[in-house]
Amino acid sequence: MKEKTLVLLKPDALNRRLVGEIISRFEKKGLKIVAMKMLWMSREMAEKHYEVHRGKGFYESLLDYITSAPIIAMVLEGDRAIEVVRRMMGKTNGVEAEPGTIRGDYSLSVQNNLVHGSDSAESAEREIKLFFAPEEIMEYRLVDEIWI
Ligand code: IDP
Ligand code: MG
Repeated sequence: MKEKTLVLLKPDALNRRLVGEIISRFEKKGLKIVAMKMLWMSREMAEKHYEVHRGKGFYESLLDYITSAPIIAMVLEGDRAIEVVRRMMGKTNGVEAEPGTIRGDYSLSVQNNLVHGSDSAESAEREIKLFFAPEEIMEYRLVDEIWI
């Protein structure tokens, strides 16, 4: 089942010079980059992106964090890409995330956990639209791509 998912490399990924490392993991896994940009999220955009967390204790801090520096936004495509990305990210809290996952290998924080990935098909659809116009999502075939 081919799916698209939204991935964000959060401000700490840039600050810690881990952008290449993280993108490389997704590429090597076989996920296909179909959209990518660097942007600085506005407060309004951050509020929309994290609307499900409004009212939670960490909400204001989360908005400060996600708007503190630029981010990289990507749409990745592949077989069951949503759950594949979530598993590659590891648990939200870097302290609990398994070694071998991005957060497990590089984060020791529950907030500064480097990466965002959509958690369901509904979230992916909503989040991709928030970051990308339809024409920014590329439809192409990798030279060695075999879809099975
Ligand atoms: P997820 O990114 O693994 O889906 P969510 O529960 O959706 O985790 O939370 C969104 C983001 O909010 C997390 O990635 C993290 O940056 C931050 N966050 C989540 N829980 C906490 C918390 O308890 N304290 C501080 N920040 C948190
Ligand atoms: Mg989430």
